[in-house]
Amino acid sequence: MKDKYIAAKERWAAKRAGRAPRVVRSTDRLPPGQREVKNFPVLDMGIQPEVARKDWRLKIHGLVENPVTLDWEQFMALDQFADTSDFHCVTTWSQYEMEWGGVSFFTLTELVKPKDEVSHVFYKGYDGYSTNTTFDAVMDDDTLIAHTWNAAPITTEHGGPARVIIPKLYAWKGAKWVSEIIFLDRDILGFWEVRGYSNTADPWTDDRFS
Ligand SMILES: Nc1nc2c(c(=O)[nH]1)N[C@H]1C(S)=C(S)[C@@H](COP(=O)(O)O)O[C@H]1N2
Ligand SMILES: [Mo]
Repeated sequence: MKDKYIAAKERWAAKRAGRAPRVVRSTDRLPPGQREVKNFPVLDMGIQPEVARKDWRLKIHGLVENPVTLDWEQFMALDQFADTSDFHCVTTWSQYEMEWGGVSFFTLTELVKPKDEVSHVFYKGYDGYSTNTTFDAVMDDDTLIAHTWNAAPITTEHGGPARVIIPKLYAWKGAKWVSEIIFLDRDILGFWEVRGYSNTADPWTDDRFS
């Protein structure tokens, strides 16, 4: 495994043991062109799918040793992880101190075991949305599939039953109502990425459009 994945896993383990104080950027916590808001706007494609927990499935497949389709009970039986992070939307709002609860990306990769050649990840939502990231971007201590926000189940409008959270990228990289996670050895562009949004989506370099 790459050294940086090991370093990220060590930070994750320290967080879980309660030994890691949260690292918050001091000088540039607010990325360029963003403003802090206290509310939580809703952004979608005009569809907010109602997925009952009994019907919910998360299929995790592609270049992995152990593809799985998790139902809600199986998902909730995985190691649970809580983390606080800031949220940056490309439409220029940021909200600080979002408290997420769910299953860490590391826990999912330990379960499905991505193959060595995996370089990218593709995500699909129940509303037909899709997005993509590099594998590196999500092998991090703050990425998770969240089912709770600020101690309550994530509401339908915000992507419940479960959504992807990738705090270091603009929020469109996190699929709400997540239905599939696919590990790949090449990049496939998602819904906004084919429509001119940046593929890399780094808030701190104002990396909004390609
Ligand atoms: N499935 C799905 N996921 C999605 C979207 C969407 O339309 N469908 N919108 C994205 C965008 S552009 C943003 S900014 C965030 C918004 O999350 P929020 O509505 O909870 O603020 O979700 C992202 N994930
Ligand atoms: Mo967005």
